[in-house]
Amino acid sequence: VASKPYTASLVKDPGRNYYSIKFRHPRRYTADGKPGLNVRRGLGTADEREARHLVAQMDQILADASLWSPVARDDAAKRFHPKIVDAFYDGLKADLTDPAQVRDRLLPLPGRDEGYRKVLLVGTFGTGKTTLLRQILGTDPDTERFPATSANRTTTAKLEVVLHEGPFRAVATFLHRDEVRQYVEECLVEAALARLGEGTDDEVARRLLEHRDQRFRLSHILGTLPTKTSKFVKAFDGGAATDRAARRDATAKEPDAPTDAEREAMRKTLRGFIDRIRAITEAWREHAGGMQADVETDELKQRYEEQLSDLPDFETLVNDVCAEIARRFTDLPGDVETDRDGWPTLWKFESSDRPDFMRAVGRLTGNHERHFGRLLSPLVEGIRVFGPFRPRWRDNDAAPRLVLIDGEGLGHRVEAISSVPTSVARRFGEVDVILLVDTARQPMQTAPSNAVKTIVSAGYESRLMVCFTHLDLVEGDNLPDDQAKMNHVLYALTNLLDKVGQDVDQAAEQALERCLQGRVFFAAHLNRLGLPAEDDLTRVNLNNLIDAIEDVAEPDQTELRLYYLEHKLPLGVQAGLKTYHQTWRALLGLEARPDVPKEHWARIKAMTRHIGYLGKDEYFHLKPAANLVDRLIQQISRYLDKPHRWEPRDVDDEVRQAAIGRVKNKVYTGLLDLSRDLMIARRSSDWQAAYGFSGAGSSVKRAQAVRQILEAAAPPTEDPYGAGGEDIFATIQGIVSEAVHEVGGGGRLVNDPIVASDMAGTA
Ligand SMILES: Nc1nc2c(ncn2[C@@H]2O[C@H](COP(=O)(O)OP(=O)(O)OP(=O)(O)O)[C@@H](O)[C@H]2O)c(=O)[nH]1
Ligand SMILES: [Mg+2]
Repeated sequence: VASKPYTASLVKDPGRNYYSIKFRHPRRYTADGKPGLNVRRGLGTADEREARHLVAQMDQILADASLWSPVARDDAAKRFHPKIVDAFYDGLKADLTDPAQVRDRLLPLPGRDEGYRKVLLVGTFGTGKTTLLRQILGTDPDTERFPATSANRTTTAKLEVVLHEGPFRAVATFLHRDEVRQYVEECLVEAALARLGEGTDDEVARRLLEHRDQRFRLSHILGTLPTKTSKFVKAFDGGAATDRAARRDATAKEPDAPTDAEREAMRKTLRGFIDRIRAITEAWREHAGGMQADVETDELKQRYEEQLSDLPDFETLVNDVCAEIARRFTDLPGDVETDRDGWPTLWKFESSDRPDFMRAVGRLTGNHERHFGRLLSPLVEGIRVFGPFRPRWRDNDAAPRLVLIDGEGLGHRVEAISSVPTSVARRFGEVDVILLVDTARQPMQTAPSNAVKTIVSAGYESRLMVCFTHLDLVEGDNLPDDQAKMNHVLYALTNLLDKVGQDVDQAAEQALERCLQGRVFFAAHLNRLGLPAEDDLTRVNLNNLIDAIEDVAEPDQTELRLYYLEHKLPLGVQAGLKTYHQTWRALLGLEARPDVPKEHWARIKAMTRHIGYLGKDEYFHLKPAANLVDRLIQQISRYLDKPHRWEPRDVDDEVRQAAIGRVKNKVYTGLLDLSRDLMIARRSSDWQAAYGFSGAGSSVKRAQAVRQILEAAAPPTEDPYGAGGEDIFATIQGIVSEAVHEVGGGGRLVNDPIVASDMAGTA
């Protein structure tokens, strides 16, 4: 039951011999935001048969939704005439520009030359990264609230702030329309599934207004419905009066917030969406229900999900929600640029008036409930802000010259799959300091520990600093004072060092221990505007932190020739690949492992979609590419820590470790690129096919398909040089050998230990 089919037709301009093709494009948008833009292209031929043949090719593309994405262009190019490929993909191609480059072009980041230091904040969700950023900016948590903080998964865009004299300036880039559409569709599917499972309207609303992965919150954009009931909690009738009082109070202080009338209008729209979800679901149940009386609920949900996106009413609903979103851009202050289909790509704003600027930027970064219904934060891909910010507690008069980079938090408790997002990992090499922000309440849990292991394995330990927040909330009868609390946290840090020693190696542990000296900081009450006068500890620690950042030296660049035994490398790579595939088989439910729980089929499905159609390399905590890089770099790091020889021979440990660190940096970047290429770029059609399974048993088939993709990308094999294995081992060997050669001043991988020693002796 496909929705209205898209087809192409042949036209001939009056008075001309040449034919043109005409079609409605399913992924380009008309002025009112609906898909189906009319496209007309000359075919460059007067031969009717040839022209008809080309039109038939376009019909094939139009019939296959898996081809409707910019990433499918390469695939299509293999099957169809270039004229047809251009006609379909040209409009989509324009959107592939890297948003980071756009921000760089309009507001380039200052570097070391101008005395600036770049600091990348990493840490688990809700540990206080953005709160610390606020402290360094000196923004007011009550009136300015910039940037937004909250309990969990608050920062979703790439956020870069530069402490810079002059006017306030900002550049923001937005998520691509296809991505937004995808999230909207996923929210609607979740809501419909909740409805199918006899959920109340409140539950349906909850699913609709907050995406399952908590990254895309429609409530911020479209407003909320008061949801009170849940099957999990007993109804409770107190508190409403105080709620209302608080709300009235807040309205008074928020002149820009939607008025009560506006809020009511938004609620009406939302209720309309929820009614339509109900109608679509009931109609499907009636139509399909009779035949499926004997089907398990999970199976029924799966069938419903698969059929939903083909229901015309559902597609119209998705379109209407997207159109509602697009309307929210209309009264944005500043300059907005759009792509050729009218979707905003870029926002620019400049003002010397601080409140004015904060109000504008709040639209794109805020999370205040009073502003729900006019916030665009979930649509922002990245935002860069320059302004004369300065910390209120700084002893020194001059504002520190800092670029602060905040972004998506780390998270996931399952050790085997907890990786730093690749978008964060890629920035390790660009920054001067990697500041791990962690909470003193539960210090160094899985995600931050794994991040530290990766940072050390990738040779970035000399850039690492750690700040523990929430010291005020560490409580216990055994912890009478700050010193006792800090010792409690430091104990966790010592454990972490041990773990690095075990999981990577002794050299890494020692390097880390050396690098962290004087680089661990503590803070309490970061969420307050003025640090309490008696809180000397935080004031001193924060000042020390800024001093340490300003003092951070460029890593030692002394040239050292490093020689490694070539034949030892594959052993580690093989071990890394083996555990990687074991982990993923367990995640996919194809093999049982005590330490890796099976992932829900719906998440696996969503992952295949995000990778196949949006060109992402991860979905939620599922990070096949980052996991692979983590496994490999830990093994390779261990290998690189033990050069067979080095020259000159008599250098300090630190010089040697710095040289090895530079090799690791290069290898790490190489592996990030490699995994993206092998697993994502070259295999988008395989991911699309994996997504496409439907009908009985589709989730098992999909799991098998994902396994095949991963194994084809990085073949696990007992014999590294056997069939299939050769490719990846050779490539990795190439990456390592190139890094050793370039960074180590002409060192290399050598085959024969004796030759290696000889050469070192005579060179
Ligand atoms: N009591 C106390 N609360 C803090 C402290 N630091 C941060 N918080 C609170 O912790 C919560 C989370 O802080 P955020 O700064 O939003 O955390 P984040 O690391 O940016 O989180 P994500 O953006 O979700 O990754 C907020 O409610 C802060 O007010 C602190 O030192 N003490
Ligand atoms: Mg944050």
